[in-house]
Amino acid sequence: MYGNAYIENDPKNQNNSLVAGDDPIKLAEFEARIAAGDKIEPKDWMPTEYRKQLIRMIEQHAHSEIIGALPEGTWITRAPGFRRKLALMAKVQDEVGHAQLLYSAAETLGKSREDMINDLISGKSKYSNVFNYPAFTWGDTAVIAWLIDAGAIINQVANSKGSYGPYCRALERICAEESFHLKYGHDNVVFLATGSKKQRQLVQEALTRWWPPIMHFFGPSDKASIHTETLMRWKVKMATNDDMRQQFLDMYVPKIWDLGLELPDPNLKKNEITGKWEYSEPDWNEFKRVINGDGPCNKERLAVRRMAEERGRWVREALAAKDARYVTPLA
Ligand code: BYC
Repeated sequence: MYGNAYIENDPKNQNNSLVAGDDPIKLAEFEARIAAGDKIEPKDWMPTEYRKQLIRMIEQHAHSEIIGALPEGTWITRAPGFRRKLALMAKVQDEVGHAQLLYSAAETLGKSREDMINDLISGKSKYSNVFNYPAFTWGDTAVIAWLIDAGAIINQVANSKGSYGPYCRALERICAEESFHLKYGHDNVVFLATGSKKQRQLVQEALTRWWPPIMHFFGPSDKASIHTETLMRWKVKMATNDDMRQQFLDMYVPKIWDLGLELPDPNLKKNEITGKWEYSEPDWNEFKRVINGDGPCNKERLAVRRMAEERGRWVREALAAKDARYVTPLA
């Protein structure tokens, strides 16, 4: 849209060769601005790798929002009671709105929305692992709205203090809306956890199902993360994957246990000496399979997006043909 053109970079160009080809004087000025806490704006000079990493991350985030609307979206018609239907409808609408904000932020870096959507539906681009699992029951939607949104807020509040202006501004707005989602999700979980035996069982089973994907949500361990170092150097990412996971455990495990719910990890406990949570490593092979297209719902999720893209094509074509006349005025 605006900003500089999208410049393709060699994906193997990591670490020391990150800035090869970039003007060293401009790079030094850029890094001084980052160190001073300045926001970088679309028309400012930026290293090629900074642009590439931002496009990757913001685009994946946008896809996660739009695909993330699907597991909960299928529950709008089945939500128990009119009040919950309305609340869920508003939440799903918000998530789609977040995708719009994020696609616009990514466009400022020079990749067109059409290219992003094509990369999503062809399976080239990733999106969050968690949305490749089914929401079997109303309990699943409660757990998603409380704990996935909680995890997202931890990530987004940190990154909203980052260096790229359009992404940070989008994240601030998104966090404000997500905080309503979190309250809505918490209310639903509390209602079920303090309800009948059947309701408690419903939410407990959902929590047991969702715990491993939630542990995966923050990304691989810091030792295995390939992008953290670069992203933190340029203040795109403001906390490591493990730090975010620890923050989540610290804030939410006590709340889950307070409700009398159990987590499916016998090793989960806070080490009072280190102040860190200890846990069993989630199955990272499953994580890799899921993010690379082979989770329980990947095919279904992409099929829905592909259908939306195909059915909406005529609208986009009509909007693009500014000189075409479809209605002849009577006078
Ligand atoms: N899922 O080097 P690493 C929401 C990939 S939506 C899938 O640590 P990085 C909501 C990673 O992309 C909110 N893939 O990566 C919506 C990389 O692969 P590539 C979603 C993952 O970027 C609707 C590879 O693994 N939030 O809340 O340093 C309803 C190596 O990882 C995941 C965002 O998108 C994952 N979980 O750190 C309800 C936040 N984790 O690209 C709720 C924005 C890692 O090299 N994204 N991978 O092929 C980020 O903050 C960072 O990208 C991550 C990963 C922390 C996720």
